Amino acid sequence: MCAVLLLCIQVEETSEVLADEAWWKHAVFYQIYPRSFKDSDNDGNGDLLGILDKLKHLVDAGVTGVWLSPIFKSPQKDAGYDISDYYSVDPLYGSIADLKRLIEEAHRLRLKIILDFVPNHTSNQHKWFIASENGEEYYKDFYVWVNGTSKKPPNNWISVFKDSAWKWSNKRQQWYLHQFLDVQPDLNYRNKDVRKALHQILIYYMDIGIDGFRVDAVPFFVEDKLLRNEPRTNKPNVQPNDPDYLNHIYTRDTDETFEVVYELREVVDNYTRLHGGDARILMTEAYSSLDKTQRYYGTYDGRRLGAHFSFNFYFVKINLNKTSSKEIRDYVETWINSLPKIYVSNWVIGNHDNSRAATRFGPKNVDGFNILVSLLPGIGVTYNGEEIGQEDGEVSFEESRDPSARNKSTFKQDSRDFERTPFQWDTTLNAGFNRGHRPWLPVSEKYHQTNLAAQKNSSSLTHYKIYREVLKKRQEPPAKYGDTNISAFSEDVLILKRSLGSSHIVLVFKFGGDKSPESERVYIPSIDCNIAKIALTNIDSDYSIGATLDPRTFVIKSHESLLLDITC
Ligand SMILES: *[C@@H]1O[C@H](CO)[C@@H](O)[C@H](O)[C@H]1NC(C)=O
Ligand SMILES: *[C@@H]1O[C@H](CO)[C@@H](O)[C@H](O)[C@H]1NC(C)=O
Ligand SMILES: *[C@@H]1O[C@H](CO)[C@@H](O)[C@H](O)[C@H]1NC(C)=O
Ligand SMILES: *[C@@H]1O[C@H](CO)[C@@H](O)[C@H](O)[C@H]1NC(C)=O
Ligand SMILES: *[C@@H]1O[C@H](CO)[C@@H](O)[C@H](O)[C@H]1NC(C)=O
Ligand SMILES: *[C@@H]1O[C@H](CO)[C@@H](O)[C@H](O)[C@H]1NC(C)=O
Ligand SMILES: CC(=O)N[C@H]1CO[C@H](CO)[C@@H](O)[C@@H]1O
Repeated sequence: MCAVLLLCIQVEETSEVLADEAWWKHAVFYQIYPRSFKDSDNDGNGDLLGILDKLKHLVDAGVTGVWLSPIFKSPQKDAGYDISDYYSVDPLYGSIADLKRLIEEAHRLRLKIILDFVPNHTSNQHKWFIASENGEEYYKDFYVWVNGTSKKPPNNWISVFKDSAWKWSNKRQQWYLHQFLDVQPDLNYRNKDVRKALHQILIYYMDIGIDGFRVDAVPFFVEDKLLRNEPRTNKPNVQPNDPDYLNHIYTRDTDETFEVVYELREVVDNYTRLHGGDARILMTEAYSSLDKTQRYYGTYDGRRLGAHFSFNFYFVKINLNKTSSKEIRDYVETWINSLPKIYVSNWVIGNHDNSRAATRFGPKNVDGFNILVSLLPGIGVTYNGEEIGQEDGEVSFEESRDPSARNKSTFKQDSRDFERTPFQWDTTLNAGFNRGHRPWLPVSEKYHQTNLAAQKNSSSLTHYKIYREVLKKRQEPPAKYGDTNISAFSEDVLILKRSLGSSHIVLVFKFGGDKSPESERVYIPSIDCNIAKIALTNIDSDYSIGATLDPRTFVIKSHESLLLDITC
C-alpha cells in the first residue's frame, strides 16, 4: 500500500517538474527595438542584419529568446505599428531572406525568435483596406464600416491618440473605425475571413521558423456590436477629445476579444501539434486591470487557453516616489495568488512605450530591479539596454519621431522617443550603433559612460555583469522551482526569498525612499542560521561578493541590493 502510494506521489512530482521544463516557462525574453539596435548598412536605421551581427551578445547575456518590435512593411506613421503588408519585411529592416538568415543563426545559437504581431488594425495603405474602401465584395466587411452622414460620427468613441475614433470615407460614403491614428483602420474581427487571413499570417511565419508571437494591443480587438456610446469618466480636467474622457466599456476587453485570443492560441497549438518541435508561444500586450490581464492567459479552469503569458506591466507603471515596499509586496502577492496555478507569472520593467527603467527608478536602482524581476517566479522580460542600465536619451521636439509627441505642450510627457534612442554598444562614433550616418533618433550623449563594451571590459562590477550573473542564478533550483516569499521590511526595503528545502536565495533591496533613512539595520525574517554568503551586489555596494554576513543583523544603505545564498 504505502510503497504504491509513495510511487504514485513520486510519479506525480516528476511529471510536474517535467512540465516545468517547457522551454518558455522559465525563459527570459529580450525585447529588441529593431530600428535602434544595430544599423548594419549605415543608413541611420537599425536592421535585421544588425541584429544578426549582435546575436552573440544575447547568448553571452544568457537570454532564452528575443522578441522583435514590428519589422513588417509599413508607411511608418506609427513606428511600424501601422502595417501595410504582413508578408513583407519593411525595406528599412531588410527582407524576408534576412529574416530567414536571422532565424537560422539564432536557432544555431539556441535562441528563440518571437515576432510582434499587430492585428489591432492595418495601415490604410494595406491592400485589404484599399479593396475594402473600393467596396470589393470579399474585402467589403474587413473593416468596421458604418452608415451615416459626413457631419456626425456614429457615436462618441474617442481614439487613443485623441479625437473621434471615426473617419469619414468620401469614397464609400461611410465611417470607418480607428482606435489609433486615422491611417490605422480597425479590422472587423466579427468577419470570419478576417480571422482566417490573420491566422494564415501566423502560419506563414511559423513555417519559416518563428517560435512565437507577441500580440499587440489585444484589448482593442472587438468593439460593441451595437456601437453604444461610452459613459463619461469622472476624471477632472480632461478635454472632451481626450481618451480619458470616456470609460471604455464598449471598446476594450470585451468578451469577444478574449475569444479572439483563445482562437489564436488554437492556431499556434494546432501548428505545434501538427509539425512537432518546441511549443510555439503567444504573449499578449494589454494595459488592462489585473483580472483582465490574467483572463488573457485563458479561463480560470484552463479549459480555454489564451496567451502563454500576458505582460504584467505593474513595474512599468509605478513611481517609486509614491510607492512603498508594502505596496509592491501586496501587488506581487496578489498577482501570484490570483493567477491560476496552471499559468506562469511574468515580470516586465520596461518597454518601447514607457520611460526606461533606469530613468524611472533612478540609475542607482538599476541592479536592484534587474535582480528583483529576474528572481521573481516565472518569466522575465528585458527591454534592450536594461542590461547595461541605459537611461532615456535626449531628444528635442524637432528631432522627435513619435506621432503621440506631435503636440508640443505634452511632448515631454507623451513622446516615446526617449526610450527608443539607439543602443549604446561602445565608445566609438554613434555609440557603435553604425558607422556614422545620422541615426533616425539621436544617440544619447550618456553613451560615453554607459555602454556595453566598457561594462564587459571593466575590472570592477558593472550592470551588465550583474545582469549576466543573475540570469545564471535564475537557473539554480530555489529560483526555478522554489517557494516565493516577498516581504516589506520597512518603507523602502524589500526582501524576496526563494526557498527550496533548506536552500534559500534571498534578495534584500533598499530602493531608497524620499523619507527613508540613508541606511538601516535589517534582518532576514524566518531564517534560523547565522551565516549568509553574498552571491551578488549592486555596483556601489560596500559588501563584497563571496564574503559572508550574519542574516540576523546587518546594515543596508539606500539603493543597495544584496543577493544572499543561505543554507539552513
Ligand atoms: C448602409 O447604407 C447602404 C446604402 O444606403 C445600405 O445598402 C446598407 O444596407 C446600409 N447598411 C446598414 C448596416 O444599415
Ligand atoms: C485546431 O485544430 C482543431 C482540431 O483539428 C480544429 O477543430 C480547430 O478548428 C483548429 N483551430 C483553429 C483556430 O484553426
Ligand atoms: C522622485 O523624486 C525625486 C526627488 O524628490 C525627483 O527628482 C524625481 O523626478 C521624482 N521622480 C518621479 C518619477 O516623480
Ligand atoms: C495640445 O494638448 C493640449 C492639452 O491636451 C490641448 O489643449 C491643445 O489644444 C493641443 N494642441 C495641439 C496643437 O494639438
Ligand atoms: C579595456 O580595459 C583596458 C584596461 O582597463 C583598457 O586599456 C582598454 O582600452 C579597454 N578596452 C576597451 C575596448 O574599452
Ligand atoms: C513570508 O514571510 C513573512 C516573514 O517571515 C511571513 O510573515 C509571511 O507569512 C510569509 N508569507 C507567506 C505567503 O508565506
Ligand atoms: C496598447 C497599445 O497602444 N498598443 C499599440 C497598438 O497600436 C498602436 C497604434 O499603432 C500603438 O501605438 C500601440 O503601441
